[in-house]
Amino acid sequence: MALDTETFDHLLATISRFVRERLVPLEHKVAEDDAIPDAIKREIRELGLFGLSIPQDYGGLGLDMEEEARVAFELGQTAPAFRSLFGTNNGIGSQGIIMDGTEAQKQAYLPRLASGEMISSFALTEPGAGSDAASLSTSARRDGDSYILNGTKRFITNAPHAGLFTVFARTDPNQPGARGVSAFLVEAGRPGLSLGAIDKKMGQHGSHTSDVIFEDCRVPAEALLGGREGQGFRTAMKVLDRGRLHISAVCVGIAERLTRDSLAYAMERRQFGQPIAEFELIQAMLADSRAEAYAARCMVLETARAKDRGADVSTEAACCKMFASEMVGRVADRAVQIHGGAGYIADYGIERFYRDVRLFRIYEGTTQIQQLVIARNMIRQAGSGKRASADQAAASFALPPTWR
Ligand code: COS
Repeated sequence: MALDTETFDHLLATISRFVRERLVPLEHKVAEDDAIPDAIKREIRELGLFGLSIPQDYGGLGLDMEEEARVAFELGQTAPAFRSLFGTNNGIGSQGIIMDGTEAQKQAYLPRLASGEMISSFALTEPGAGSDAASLSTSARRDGDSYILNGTKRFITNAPHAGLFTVFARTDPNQPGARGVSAFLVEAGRPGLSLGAIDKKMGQHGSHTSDVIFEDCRVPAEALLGGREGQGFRTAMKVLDRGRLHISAVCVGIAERLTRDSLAYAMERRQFGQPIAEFELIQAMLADSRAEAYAARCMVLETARAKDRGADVSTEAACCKMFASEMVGRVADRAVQIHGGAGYIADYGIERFYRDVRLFRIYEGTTQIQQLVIARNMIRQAGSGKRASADQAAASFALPPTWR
C-alpha cells in the first residue's frame, strides 16, 4: 500500500461522501448543462483528485494500483462525466510522463497536473488511425533544435480544457509501423495548434472531446518525451494497459450503483399487488447484475495487486476491460428493463447511464482490440515455450494450472 491503512480508509470515506452528497445530486444538471459547475471543480481540486496516481514527490497522492482501483469503484457511483474531468490527469494524460519522461519533464508538469492547475490530454487517435494506432500519420519533423508537427488528432478527451497534450507523431517517415512513432509534450496555445468544435456525443455530457489540429506547430526538442525517438508507441501501450484497468474499476462502480438503484426501485414499485422485487423474473435480473459486478470487482482487484507486485498485466488488464465494460452494458440494459417505462424517461436518470456506459466498450481500446491483445499474448506465450513468471502466474490464477 502506498498510504497507511488509516490514511487511505479516511481518503476513501471522504471521496465516498463527496460522491454521494455533492456529485450524485448534480448528475442531471451536469448532463443538461453539458458542464461541471466551477464550485465542484474547485472541490475536486481541493480533495486532491487530480493527483491520485501522481507520485507524492511531484505533489500527488501517489496511490498504488489497488488503491486507485478502490477509489475508482467509488467514483463509479456517479455519472462518469465527473471522473472524466480529472481522469486524464491521473491516467492517460500523466502516466506517459511518469513512466518514460525525463526528470525535467516530470518537474515541469507533474506538480501542475497533480494540483489540477493544468489539465492534460492524450492525443493518439486520428481520423485514419483508431484501433490501428501504429498507422498514425501525424508527423514530427526535426528542424534544428525543434520539431515541426503536422496532422489531426480526433475524439481527444478534455482537449477543450487541456493545457498539455501528450501527442503521438511519426518522427521517422521511413518506418511505417510502431517503431517510427515518438511522443511529445505539447503545451496548449502554441502557434500552429488549434482545436476543432466540441463533439456532440451520445452520452457522458459534461465531459468534452474535440479534434486537435497541428499545422506547422513548432515545439522545442525538449518536448520529446523521454528525450528518445521511436519509443512513443511502447509508451502509449504501457499507458493504455494501466488505463484499461482504471476504466474497468469505474465500470464496476457504475454497475454497483445501477444494481442498487434497480433493487430500490424493484422493492418500491408495486404491480399485481406486490413489489416487483417479489417476482422471480425480476430477481433473476438483479442476481445476474450482482454476480457479474462482483466478478469484475474481483478481477480488477486481483490484477491491480499483481501490477503493484511488478507483474506484466497486459493480458489481465485487457481481460478486465473486456469483461467489465461489456458487463456494465448488460447491467445498464437490465436496469432499464427493471425500471420499465421509467427506465426510458430522462427524469429517472437510468437512460442517461445506459447511454454513458456505451463508451466504455469503445475507448481505451474496443472490446475487439482487448480480445486481440488477450489472444495474441496467449499465442505468443505458448509459442515461446516459456512459463509465465511467478507474478504473472499469480495474476492469472483463474486459469487452469496447465495454461500457466
Ligand atoms: N507494453 C509495452 N510494449 C508494448 C505493448 C505493451 N502492452 N504492446 C505492444 N508493445 C510494443 C511491442 O512490443 C512492439 O515493440 P517492438 O516493435 O519493439 O517489438 C510494439 O509495441 C508494437 O506492438 P504490436 O506489433 O503488437 O503493434 P500492433 O500495431 O500490432 O498493434 C494493438 C497492437 C492493436 C494492440 C494496438 O494498436 C492497440 O492497442 N490499439 C488500440 C488503441 C487504443 O486503445 N486506442 C484508444 C484510443 S486512446 S483513448
